[in-house]
Amino acid sequence: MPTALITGITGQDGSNLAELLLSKGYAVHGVVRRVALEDPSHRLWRLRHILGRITLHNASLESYASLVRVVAAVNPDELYHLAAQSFVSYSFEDEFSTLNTNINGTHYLLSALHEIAPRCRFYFAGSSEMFGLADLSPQSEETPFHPRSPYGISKVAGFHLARNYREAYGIYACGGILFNHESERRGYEFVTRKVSLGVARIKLGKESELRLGNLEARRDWGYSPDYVRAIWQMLQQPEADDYVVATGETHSVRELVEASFGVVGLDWRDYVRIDTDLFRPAEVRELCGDPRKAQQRLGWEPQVRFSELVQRMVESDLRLAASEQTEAG
Ligand code: NDP
Ligand code: GDR
Repeated sequence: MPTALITGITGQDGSNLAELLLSKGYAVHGVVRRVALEDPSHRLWRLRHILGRITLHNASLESYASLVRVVAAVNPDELYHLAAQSFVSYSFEDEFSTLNTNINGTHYLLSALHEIAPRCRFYFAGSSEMFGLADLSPQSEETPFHPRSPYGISKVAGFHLARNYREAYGIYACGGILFNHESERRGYEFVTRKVSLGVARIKLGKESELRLGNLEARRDWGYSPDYVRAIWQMLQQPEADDYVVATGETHSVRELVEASFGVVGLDWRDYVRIDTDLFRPAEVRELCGDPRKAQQRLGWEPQVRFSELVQRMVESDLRLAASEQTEAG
């Protein structure tokens, strides 16, 4: 039975990956912050249904010693490093902690593997935000990086760290360059989830408007369970490498909003208000990925496309909003 260690197991991708690895017969271990163990009903909601089948370890991305202790205790065959301050907007508000957590956390883990588990395979969660203001479209593994936020900068640094440990020390380290991917478990601050829950609450009469920022931004949106499959496939190859994972299809936030309200038969223009406070100091206007390498080398294909993604998220949030209503009264 292979053993996997996942950082960020409480997040969207971590929970989806944990499920995938359990289905493949892995022993699954996760790194969580101490506060998560103190407040499991709130912090571990995405893992509730599998808590009896995984082992959680308390450690902090800010502490090399705590990460070394967990890596030594678990001695994993595969380490999926997903933990990060992942909200781009917040990275402008707290540049220092975003850079510290995201860069040092990655560095500590790579250094720990080099010291005590050099045969462990490593996945780094890179991002399309590394392309930022890209000159070329669609973006592939060859496209130069031009990050537009502290978050994007931190991911470029982590990506280069992983590649350097591969080249310098022979660590099997893969960098995934994943474009936006969403699901029913997406965090509430990201635009897809903010919209799906907003639409559901408006439909049920619990809210009357939805405040959003830049509607003209365009993203390549996929489905998280498809993307964690690509992550796993990367670590099963004979050689470590870097891969873009994307659908190759791009839509504006405006199209997302229109499609989401369309699921419940409402006209978005009656409910959406533009709030300029939600605009970012530097915006990534358009991203579109070229996933041909992942398709050819990994045999990976996305199963869920934009309209099905929107439908799934809105329907799931209709159920959630209805249960909130019941609990409230
Ligand atoms: P989430 O925001 O849902 O999850 C982030 C995870 O990181 C959570 O488990 C969180 O723990 C943990 N974390 C954050 N800060 C710390 C810290 N200081 N110490 C320990 N753990 C911490 O992200 P996703 O699941 O969506 O994304 C997973 C990874 O993939 C991230 O690195 C993200 O940047 C990257 N990525 C995501 C994309 C996407 O579209 N979803 C696209 C490209 C890259 P807690 O629950 O305690 O807060
Ligand atoms: P992103 O995702 O920044 O691409 O990062 P997010 O959903 O936050 O924003 C996407 C686009 O929507 C615009 N937008 C809004 N965004 C939010 N959050 N809230 C709003 O009200 C709003 N209105 C408009 C944004 O300006 C932006 O252009 C996500 C994260 O998961 C990262 O961790 C990951 O690396 C990238 O995707 C790929």
